Amino acid sequence: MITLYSFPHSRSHRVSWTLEELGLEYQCRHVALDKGEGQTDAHLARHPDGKVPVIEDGDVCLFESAPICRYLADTYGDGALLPSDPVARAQVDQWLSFIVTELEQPLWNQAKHTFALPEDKRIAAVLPVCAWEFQRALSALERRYNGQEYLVGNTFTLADMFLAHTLSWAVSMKHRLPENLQRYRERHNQRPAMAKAAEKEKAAASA
Ligand SMILES: N[C@@H](CCC(=O)N[C@@H](CS)C(=O)NCC(=O)O)C(=O)O
Repeated sequence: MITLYSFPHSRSHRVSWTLEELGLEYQCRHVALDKGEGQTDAHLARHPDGKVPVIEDGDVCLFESAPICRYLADTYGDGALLPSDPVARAQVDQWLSFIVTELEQPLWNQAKHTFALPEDKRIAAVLPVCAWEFQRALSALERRYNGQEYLVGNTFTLADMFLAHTLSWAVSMKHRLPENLQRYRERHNQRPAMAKAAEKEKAAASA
């Protein structure tokens, strides 16, 4: 069975959501990042920087949310979440890259300089720059997003999942979204797989 190393409300949710969308059997193993469990030898053997998500699937051990989700869709999806057409697939990859390198990074910097880094490494002056960079990436997104149901083609893909997840992250950090992206986020967050995935990570944390 596939094992997902997870922490609620973190990027591991992208992976649990993928696993649920694909209807795969898996177990969540909570990594108590807040108690230093990420930096134990056992977890560093799975992830070189002691983070989540990580998956183990037989002999395969992978870290980084985007390649993990691509691996799962490619291996088990039979066309679901990741199109087989090379152009559509490249478009999904294009959005995944944009989301994790442009849209997400200012949010992550904001989080790091607000609570994630050790206190003596946080620089408050960076926060307005993070807000500016996020708005810039959001404006870029708005130039391509015209209220359509899906980012690529006419079906839900990893690009939509990553975008819905990252937009929710932005909202949780008090960023305002334009109306059409807010509707997009709410619509995709209503998918049953998304709630099931969150529940499973939460249950693992309290087990
Ligand atoms: N680029 C990585 C980021 C992984 C990451 O930073 N995970 C956070 C949780 S969202 C973490 O494990 N943080 C613990 C730490 O920084 O020690 C991915 O997308 O998987």
